[in-house]
Amino acid sequence: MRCHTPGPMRLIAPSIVLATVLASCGGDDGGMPERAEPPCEPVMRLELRAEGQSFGTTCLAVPADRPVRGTLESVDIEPHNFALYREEPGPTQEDLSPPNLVVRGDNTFAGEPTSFRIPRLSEGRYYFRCDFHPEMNGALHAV
Ligand SMILES: [Cu+2]
Repeated sequence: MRCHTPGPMRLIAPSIVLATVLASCGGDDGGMPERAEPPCEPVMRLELRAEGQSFGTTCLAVPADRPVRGTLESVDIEPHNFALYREEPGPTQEDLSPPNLVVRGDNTFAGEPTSFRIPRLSEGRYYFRCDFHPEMNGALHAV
């Protein structure tokens, strides 16, 4: 049996690719990839912290079909935000706007935490990042 690596993951951190490949190789074959266990625990409230141009994680998970609140705090001089996309955005305004854009939180400065609300998501894999620092990114799983 061959394990296939999904296509659009080339820019994701190697550890996430490995975790995803392992998840999709385990258990029964022929399952839909979206059904695979997320490599991180779903939470009802996202509490993110930006430090050193990192969210400290590249994996988030929330329950599908219910809204979830999140907060972002920062200790960095530079602003950060939390933006959630259906697919990793390219540079075009279209990519950065709905419907590809799911939510974009306010700009967050050190000592001024912000909150955001993620609407009901259908099951699947989404892409989060800081728009100021696209290298701060990861996968958000709705499960
Ligand atoms: Cu940032």
